[in-house]
Amino acid sequence: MTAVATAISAKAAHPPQSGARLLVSTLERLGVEVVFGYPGGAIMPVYDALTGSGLKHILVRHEQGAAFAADAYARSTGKVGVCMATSGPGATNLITGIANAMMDSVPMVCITGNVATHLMGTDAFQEIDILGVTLPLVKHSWVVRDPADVPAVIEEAFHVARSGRPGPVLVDLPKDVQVGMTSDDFGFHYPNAVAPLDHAAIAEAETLIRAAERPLIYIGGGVKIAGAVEALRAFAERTGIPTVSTLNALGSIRTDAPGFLGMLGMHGTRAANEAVQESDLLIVFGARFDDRATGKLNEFAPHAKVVHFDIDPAEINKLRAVHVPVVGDLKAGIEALTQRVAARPLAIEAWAGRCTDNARRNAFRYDAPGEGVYAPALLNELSRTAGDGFVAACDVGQHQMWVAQHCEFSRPEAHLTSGGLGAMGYGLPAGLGAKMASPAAHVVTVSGDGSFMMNIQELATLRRYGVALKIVLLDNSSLGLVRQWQELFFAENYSEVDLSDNPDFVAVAQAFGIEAFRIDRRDQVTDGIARLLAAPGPCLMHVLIDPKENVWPLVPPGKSNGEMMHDTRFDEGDMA
Ligand SMILES: Cc1ncc(C[n+]2csc(CCOP(=O)(O)OP(=O)(O)O)c2C)c(N)n1
Repeated sequence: MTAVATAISAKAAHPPQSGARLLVSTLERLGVEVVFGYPGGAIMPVYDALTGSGLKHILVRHEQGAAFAADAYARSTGKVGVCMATSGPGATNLITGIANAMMDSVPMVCITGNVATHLMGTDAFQEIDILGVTLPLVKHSWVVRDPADVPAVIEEAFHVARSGRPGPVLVDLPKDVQVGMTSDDFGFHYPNAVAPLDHAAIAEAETLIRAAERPLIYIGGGVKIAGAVEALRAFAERTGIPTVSTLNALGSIRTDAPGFLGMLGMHGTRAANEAVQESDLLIVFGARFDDRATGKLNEFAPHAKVVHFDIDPAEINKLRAVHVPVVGDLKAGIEALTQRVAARPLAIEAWAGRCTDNARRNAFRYDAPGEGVYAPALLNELSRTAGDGFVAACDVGQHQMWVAQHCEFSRPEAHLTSGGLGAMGYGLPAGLGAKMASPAAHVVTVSGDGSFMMNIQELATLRRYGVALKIVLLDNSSLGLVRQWQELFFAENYSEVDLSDNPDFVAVAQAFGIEAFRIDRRDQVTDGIARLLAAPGPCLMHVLIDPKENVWPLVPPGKSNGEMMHDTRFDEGDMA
């Protein structure tokens, strides 16, 4: 028995079962419906035990796809995503997906097979110390050494993945543990400890808010994770304090809500960044001061005091000195703050009015010249046409930033993006996971020609399971975001970003059995979107866009958010 046994609170005798069978029955008992995975030698007993179970296993075509799909499934449903792989190369292929979930606090249980315990540490065939390799990338990990421990470890794994600040965990199952028989079945029962509300800190927060002349709400992905979306909306509405959002929090406030200024940071809106720089109080809900959001840290919000609500004490004072920390459950904290602050109105009309005027004056424009497809306009039209059922699963690059800037979101689950890690290849498997989680939604993967190639094999998975994911492939024949940086910051030395020898993506998709068509003029956009959204099965719209188009505004690297570069075409009156 391992240390796990010390935490065991219940024990019951059963007919002997294998560790693999216990794994499957524990997953069933925990309500898992979908598992994304890929088999191999060291996990074959688990795959054997899957047959006839209540679990739906989705056979992806690359383990990275399994991890990304499980991640997006978790983001879409609020449940724990589950993926599995064999030892060695199967396990290492999960790693980018594990890191992705860690960076964005996504609850995920990753199950890997491993060589038998007596072979561990001998460089056996396909042996990797996956526990050691993933140590900095997971909330916690276990090697199970006794089949009787499987239920308790799996329950504990689910608990750790979703409790507190969620994140990925790893359970490594050596082959002898999978085939080993046991008649013990342990349950693991956790107390549901909730940190008490810190009323004194909330009272201090109220004092700072009342004293502030230019308060601003800065929201991060923690708002969604904490189920605090409604609480946040009520706070913003009832206090009238303007709001800015990180990439990961988009949708937590409706894009069209009064007082919402948009995303802050490197590709944030002018109104959001200027408000941050002018504010005298930042009320931060579940955000971590990521450098893409803050720009040059010591010039970020230079006049602002900070009230920081977060479930993770490690975030407090990590990057920015906090005047009032409120550690604990975000939803309860925001509700308590709302009660106090909304009881007496704040005198901030002039400030709030200035912020919204600025947003109106600097609103994005879609009247770019020319006949070619203008990606920002296409994405804006796409989200408006799809309406409240719209879900975007993004890849990484210019297209990702355009989605963040130009799509309208009414809920945070509608925007799935690799925020912290920025992993190309996320979009297609994430779209797969999200569409499986929400079959009725208009789930659209928005990808670039570079990113799409990183997990293009998952087209086969869409086809196999008839997942009606829609794909918008914005093809600029280059690694656009890198090309943009080379143009602006490396004296136009375009080093290794040319993808003009891309394959014929329509033909490729069709070869996978996916409906596909191409557009290259803006007068084809409306019909293209209609065709894409109406397609009964998976469908790809290949969109040729201008290889020279850039993302604006842009805070140059190392600069403060007050030093944005913008689209000079509008200054010169060149726009139609
Ligand atoms: C796995 C991975 N490798 C490299 C990068 C660095 N990177 C960021 S954006 C980008 C270009 C993306 O090109 P594409 O997918 O075509 O999108 P575009 O910027 O053209 O819209 C690269 C290479 C990354 N984010 N992820």
